[in-house]
Amino acid sequence: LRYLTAGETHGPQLTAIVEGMPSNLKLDFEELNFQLHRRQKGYGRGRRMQIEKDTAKIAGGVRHGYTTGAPIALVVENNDWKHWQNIMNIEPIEGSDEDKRRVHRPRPGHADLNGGMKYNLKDLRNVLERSSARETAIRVACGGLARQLLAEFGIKVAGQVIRIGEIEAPYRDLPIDELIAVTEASSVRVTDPETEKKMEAYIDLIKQEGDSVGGVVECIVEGVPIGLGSHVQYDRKLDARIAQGVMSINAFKGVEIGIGFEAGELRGSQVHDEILYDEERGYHRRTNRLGGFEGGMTNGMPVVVRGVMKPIPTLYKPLQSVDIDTKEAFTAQVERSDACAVPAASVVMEHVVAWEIAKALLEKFGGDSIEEIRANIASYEEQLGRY
Ligand code: EPS
Repeated sequence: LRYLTAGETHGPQLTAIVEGMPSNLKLDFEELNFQLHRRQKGYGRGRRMQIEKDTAKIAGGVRHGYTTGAPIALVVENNDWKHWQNIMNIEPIEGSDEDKRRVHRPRPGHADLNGGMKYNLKDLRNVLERSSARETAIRVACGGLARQLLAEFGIKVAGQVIRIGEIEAPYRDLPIDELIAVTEASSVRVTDPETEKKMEAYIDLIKQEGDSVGGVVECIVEGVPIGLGSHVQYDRKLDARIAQGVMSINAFKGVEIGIGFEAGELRGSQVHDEILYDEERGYHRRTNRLGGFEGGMTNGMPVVVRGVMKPIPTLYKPLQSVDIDTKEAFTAQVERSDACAVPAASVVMEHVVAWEIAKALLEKFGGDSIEEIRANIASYEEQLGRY
């Protein structure tokens, strides 16, 4: 299972080709668009999200509501493109730098300067258009397909916001369906209404001060079979692949599995999850501090992943930088930005994690059709039952 994306934030559309989806998966188009809609929500988003109404257009690989096994072509259009048609034209255009909205003032914290130097581009717009987090819309569409594949095998994905800047949400251990429902009803994707109010007020304050704020998000996946990923080779360790996926989300600076960095402060006896057995559940763990992974493989406990997002670097409050034309210092000013995109990042991370798990599921159970995968899983479960 793999995908590639193309497209710029102010270009006509984002495009992806998803290769390796099995045939005969019934797709729920409304559910796919619901996931895209979830990513657009969240307190603290800027004006762009009022312009966009993201939907996934399927342009290949699906017929009469079912996947055919052929590559799936996905398109998410940018409504904002109508304001950028000339600036983003693929044909050469006449006009001044101003008309072309040439960018020569790199913004600290963005890809602008490094990308310009590396690709030898003197218009930094060619970097920022692609490095924009707008790309996460199409990644959610790809992950949305993976999520539907997982659902077919009873695997559920949830996400929640754990921290926004100084405000941390109290931890509530909810059953996954309740967690999904409660966070969906929250403007900042937390389980606690008091914390929601505090976070909204905090985001208002940050916005007033022309600043931005990041946070910590958590993804939980339940129903994952034992033995996805492998201890035998570095690039087959599924926790490592999830970490790579999460770190590739725009503005993410760290990832943890289970208790993560806290493991560095505790004793072994406080960290490792004791193994239990009973007829009904088979082998299981007393606790889940290691977040569903031992030896790079799933152990049947819920997969728990956390990621940290830095504050968005586009600030109303100017930061110092250097003009690439004059080499003179200036302080960057911006027109529009999100003060906080942490709730949206939580939705993106769910889809990135879902993708990696779906990929590992297909590696383990193979199969070109849903029926073949189902039979392979059943036979493996029988083997586990005898173990
Ligand atoms: C982004 C900047 C903003 C965000 C954008 C990501 O866009 P613009 O430059 O058009 O104001 O709105 O996010 C999205 C468009 C999206 O769909 O999430 C950036 O620089 O990364």
